[in-house]
Amino acid sequence: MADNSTKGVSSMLANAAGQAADSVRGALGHIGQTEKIKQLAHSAHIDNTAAVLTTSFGTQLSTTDDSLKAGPRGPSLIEDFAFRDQMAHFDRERIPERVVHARGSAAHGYFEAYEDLSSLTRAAPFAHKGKQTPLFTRFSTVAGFKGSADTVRDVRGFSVKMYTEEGNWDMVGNNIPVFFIQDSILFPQVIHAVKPEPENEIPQAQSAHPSFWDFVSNTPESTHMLMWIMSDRTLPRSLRMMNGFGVHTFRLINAEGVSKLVKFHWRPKQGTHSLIWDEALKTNGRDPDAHRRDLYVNIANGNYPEWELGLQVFTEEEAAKWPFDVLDSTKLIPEELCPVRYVGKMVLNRNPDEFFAETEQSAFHPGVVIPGIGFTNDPLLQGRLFSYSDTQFYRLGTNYQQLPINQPVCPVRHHQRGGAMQTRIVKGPNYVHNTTNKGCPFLSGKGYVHHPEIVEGAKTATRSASFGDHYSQAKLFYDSMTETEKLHIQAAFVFELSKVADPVIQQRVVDQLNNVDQPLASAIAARLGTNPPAAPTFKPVFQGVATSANLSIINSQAYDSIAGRDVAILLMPGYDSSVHELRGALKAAGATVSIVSATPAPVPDAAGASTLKPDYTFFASSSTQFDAFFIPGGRKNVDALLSDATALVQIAEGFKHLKAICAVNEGIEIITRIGLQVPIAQAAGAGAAATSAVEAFGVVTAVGVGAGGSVVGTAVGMA
Ligand code: HDD
Repeated sequence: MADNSTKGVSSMLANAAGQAADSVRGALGHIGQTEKIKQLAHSAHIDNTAAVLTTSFGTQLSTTDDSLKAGPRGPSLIEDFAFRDQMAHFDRERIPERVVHARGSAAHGYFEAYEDLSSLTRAAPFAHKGKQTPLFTRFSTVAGFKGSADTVRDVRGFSVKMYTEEGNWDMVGNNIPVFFIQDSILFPQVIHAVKPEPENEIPQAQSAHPSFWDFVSNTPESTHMLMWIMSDRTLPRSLRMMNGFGVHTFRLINAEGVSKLVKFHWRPKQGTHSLIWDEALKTNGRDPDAHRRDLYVNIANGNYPEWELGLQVFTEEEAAKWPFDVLDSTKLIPEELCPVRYVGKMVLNRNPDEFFAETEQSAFHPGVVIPGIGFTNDPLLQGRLFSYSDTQFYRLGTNYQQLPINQPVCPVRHHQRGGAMQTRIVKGPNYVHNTTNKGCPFLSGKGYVHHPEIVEGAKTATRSASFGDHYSQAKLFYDSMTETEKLHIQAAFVFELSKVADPVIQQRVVDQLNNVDQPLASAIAARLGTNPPAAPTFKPVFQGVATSANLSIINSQAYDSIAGRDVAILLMPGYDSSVHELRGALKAAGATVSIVSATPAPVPDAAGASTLKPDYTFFASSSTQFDAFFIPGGRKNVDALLSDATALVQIAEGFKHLKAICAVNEGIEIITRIGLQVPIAQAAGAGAAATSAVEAFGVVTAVGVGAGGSVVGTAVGMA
């Protein structure tokens, strides 16, 4: 009775204020792509230009280099507040790194809708064609510590925080559409297993160690994910060149409350490309920040990466007909069964100003949703809904939502008060059902409504029988690979299992893989020296398709472009004019062109007419940082290159890593002298040679520099 009456007061007050609510909401309809940047500039940015140095309390300082002492050679004095102020803060500068996904890089940008999706969802970003919503996206590796290398074999995190006028919406996904486990209760176990061994914290950022393989070989549900992580997907060429997946089935809910199921996809407009293993290993040493640098530099240079957002929308009835359970995150929905509809694009166009304040303090959570987006009963998702806010409370504190990077751009009004580091000063009552502030803040009537799914069943800690098939989709994935990709998978298994001394674990993996593909398991067994696989224990179930094209990187190049690729021009004094022609053509196509020479001194051409300033020297650069190489002609140039071992090593290693190498005129001698076994096509005339070089690069990048293993190696174009 009391309840009813207070609710009555509340709703009366709410109605009275309803008109005001609508006008607030109306005003919020104008959020543009830069709204978050404006908010950060207004509320958080500090510009130290022309500013006076002070303590954190604002007292101006008169010295920075000497602490207060009793005499110039005497002991320091504790009364030196400037010393205490900075030292005490410095001592606390580090916060706990993320327990997983500690290593990451992020950027600001926006989402733009291609169409009005309001018939499917009332989610704000899809309200009308052309609508732009600001966002912040963080990419990460999973297993490594914060300071680990970028190009390790690992899943990549792909988290997008959209700042909508109806609140934040976080899509916390990976670059792989399936996961290791089906129920989140196993998450601490799989992470313990993949993180370094407990006794010595070895190895860093790698799954190639016993505990990981012990765990997964005893956890058959990991098999499908194993195929993905041993594939080229876990060696992205760039964060700009990988897909993103929401993994779970979510809900889209429209204004009438009608719900459909959905899987989210991000497809890079830069194409999906990978490194090859040797290149990834060398990049780890030569530039452990390779991915972070690539993202930062490209955005700084105005080469903004873009991804298209795709939806696989389906009904419960359709899902019921498929031979897998859409609530099982170890399964994907083949695109042949449910096509992906691309509904908008994400553009990343601004680097953070301060890594700690923005990237490190960004807090993502799959449970942060807006009206129009809902959850399903996927037991992996359900556990995530608890874990993320819990970890942010620990890592960042009770009021982590108030940190500038996490703040929504819409008004935030609630009755939460206090907590460590509270930054809001709120006047008025701190409870609902108040009359002293006319019931405000009030319910607008347009708030989030959970999808009223009917659930019933016995409370039981069991696994659904519909989650029981652990191999059919692993097989579908493997069968969908090209021969090159299959060989890469095989090599990855052999490498990783070679780091597992225990033959029992090795044998268990071999037998596990025999349920996926017998020749693969046998080849791995032979290379490891284990027993041939035992007989399969599983008969695969047809997944609606025998192969699915988009599972293969090589078969699924929807986009490709040379834009953002780094082409090295290797030159010495006396190079011919082909350099100028090619350089112009590459730049016009959006490629980065790097001049690499023996010293930093400007390099004159054969005619002595112009010079080019090197971006790098052979000594201080490496083949791994470039996507392709151009070797111009010019007698003196070529003779000098031939006598420089560091230059020749770059070319040979680039070839080993299957990069496009283009040489013209006398430059071709270098290819033959090193002994690279590639087809050489001769074009006529200097101009034709350069044009042909441009075309050769175009052709090669169309099949994917460094992406396709041997594909590029045999397609090297040389005029
Ligand atoms: Fe998770 C971070 C992605 C399963 C618990 N996860 C984290 C991040 C990404 C993912 C991208 C980094 C976010 C950022 O950039 O700050 N996680 C996934 C995906 C999963 C998944 C795609 C399966 C579909 N995660 C998962 C489970 C649990 C967690 C089952 C626990 C129940 N994940 C966490 C976490 C982290 C996290 C411990 C560590 C740091 C953080 O949350 O903010 O809560």
